[in-house]
Amino acid sequence: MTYLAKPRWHHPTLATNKVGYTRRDYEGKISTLCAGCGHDSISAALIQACWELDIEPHRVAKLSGIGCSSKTPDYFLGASHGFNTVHGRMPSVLTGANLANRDLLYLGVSGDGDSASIGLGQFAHAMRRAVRMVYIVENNGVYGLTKGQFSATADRGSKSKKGVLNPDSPVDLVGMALQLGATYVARGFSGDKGQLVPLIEGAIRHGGAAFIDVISPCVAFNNHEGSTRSYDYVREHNEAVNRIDFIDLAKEIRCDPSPGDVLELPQHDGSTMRLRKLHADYDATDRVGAMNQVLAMQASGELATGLLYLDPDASDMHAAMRTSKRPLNSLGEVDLCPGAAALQKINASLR
Ligand SMILES: Cc1ncc(C[n+]2csc(CCOP(=O)(O)OP(=O)(O)O)c2C)c(N)n1
Ligand code: SF4
Ligand SMILES: [Mg+2]
Repeated sequence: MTYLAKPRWHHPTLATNKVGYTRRDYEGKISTLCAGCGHDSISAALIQACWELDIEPHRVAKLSGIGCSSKTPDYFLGASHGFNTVHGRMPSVLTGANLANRDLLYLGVSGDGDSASIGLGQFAHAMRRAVRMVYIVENNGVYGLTKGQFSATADRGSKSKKGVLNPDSPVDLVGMALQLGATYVARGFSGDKGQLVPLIEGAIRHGGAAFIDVISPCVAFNNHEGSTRSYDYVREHNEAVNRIDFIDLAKEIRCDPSPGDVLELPQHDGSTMRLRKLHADYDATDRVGAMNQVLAMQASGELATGLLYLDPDASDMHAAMRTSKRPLNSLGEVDLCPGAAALQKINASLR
């Protein structure tokens, strides 16, 4: 048996959200990952975020590539649409699905091997084309599924389980996402759910390409001394630059911030995000500044986490292509085929 279905019954007094679902309704099958794998904590954070935001499961499409990380969509949102693509190809399949039906919420789940090696080009073009999605890389620095080879995000000089030092420079997906034009860029840690859930909620509400790099230790192959992706290492070097006190208009304010250290950022859907600064000089709305600061922190051995960059005025691929507001998959032949005269006009304009 390759998977175990969870029993469907639950306690009748479990709390329901505004759309009538319990938290259990956002779960999936029983995970077959190793006990303690960071990826399972990310699945739990996604379940929490979707339940809290009252998202109807059938309005979600979750797509992934290949890897332990890419298996995880089977373990959350069991009532949503799902597509497990080929290794590294999640972004292009998701782009096509998004073009056909812009009304769904797209969750792209990938690994550091999936996105930083075979899928690097796909990752880059999804970011620069502003495909509206929540793109999560579950980053453990190794190819977990194929038994722990260094991935392209492993730090130079970090040690493998067998004691070999990595000679290569790392691909920094956060730096690339910033440089390529992603309009929401964050880094979280699977061991800090309090930080990760609001980062996912902010990404779900974002109106463009949202990228979250989640450091997610692999307990089987990369959790030893000398690794820079182990639980102990990340706990010691994790430096949060800010914290989202995300506010849904319909909900109560969750905190009472002191004035001056909180940024109020209106979102495209009418809600407001509150961003509490933990580093006084970190400006998450300045792309170039964010790139410099994240790099400087990295050089001094700190792993910057939090919402690293946000463009509150973000737009997406549909706006750029001026596609119809109605999803293309709901249009009939009359809308899609305007006739020979219209075609002749287009052809004439191109001569
Ligand atoms: C085209 C292709 N090449 C190689 C593989 C072998 N393969 C399977 S998973 C994987 C890497 C997975 O690493 P990552 O994306 O980091 O996921 P993790 O298992 O670490 O979560 C590779 C190389 C494959 N399945 N398909
Ligand atoms: S091999 Fe690593 S990444 Fe894969 S399930 Fe086990 S701990 Fe998780
Ligand atoms: Mg990996």
